[in-house]
Amino acid sequence: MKKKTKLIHEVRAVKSRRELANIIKAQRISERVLKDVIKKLKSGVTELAIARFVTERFRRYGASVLAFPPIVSFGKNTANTHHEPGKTKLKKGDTIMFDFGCTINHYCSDMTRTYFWGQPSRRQKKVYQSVLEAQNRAIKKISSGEKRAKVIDKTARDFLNKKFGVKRFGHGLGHGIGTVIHEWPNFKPKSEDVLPVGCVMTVEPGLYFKGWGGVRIEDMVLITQKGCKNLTNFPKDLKSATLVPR
Ligand SMILES: [Mn+2]
Repeated sequence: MKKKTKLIHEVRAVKSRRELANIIKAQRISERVLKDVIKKLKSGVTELAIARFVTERFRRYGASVLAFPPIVSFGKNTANTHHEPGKTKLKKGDTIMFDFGCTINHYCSDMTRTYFWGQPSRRQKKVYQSVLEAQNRAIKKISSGEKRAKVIDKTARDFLNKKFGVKRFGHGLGHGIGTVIHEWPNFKPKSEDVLPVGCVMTVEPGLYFKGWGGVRIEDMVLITQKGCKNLTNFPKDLKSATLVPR
């Protein structure tokens, strides 16, 4: 029987060892940059100054082509998933969100981390822990061998919707990543995609409250025969997310 030819998006979703090595290298550089960025934060600094610092560090570490313009948001701006860094200054009690990535030989990385500038409030804690739990549940589901994108999306979504209502997690759970930042397959409620072994996916649940703020946590995982391997190596527990203002 003749095998059905694969379409180009299906072919490119599956990464060779070399392609994967580039994605991982891009991710390791992002982690170095994020480490520097956290040290650079101080009360009164603007989102724009930090975003410029991100770009400058990527260049220093040999990744001058970014995967997308870096997202740096403070305070209530963290509720806007597509926030453009501006003149907003960092102040005590703020939620801080970073979403950035670079490219190595055209291969992208993508990571989001959320922080608190000082001890988080009860609500900040609750939102953070819930997003983290949603991500853990989704990754666990993938680890169990699940390959249906909508089932994985549902695992995180049901958990968050039950706690916060259906309007707070307003985007897909994640996307394929490669030479472009968003590629097939997609974690979405109505997705019919089935993850091929060897594709790299982001897992990025979030909760957003207009006028208050938001939390998103994003890792990249490699889909394997039996489950997945997390390619992101950066702390995300609540303690690590709590920064001491200076
Ligand atoms: Mn992403």
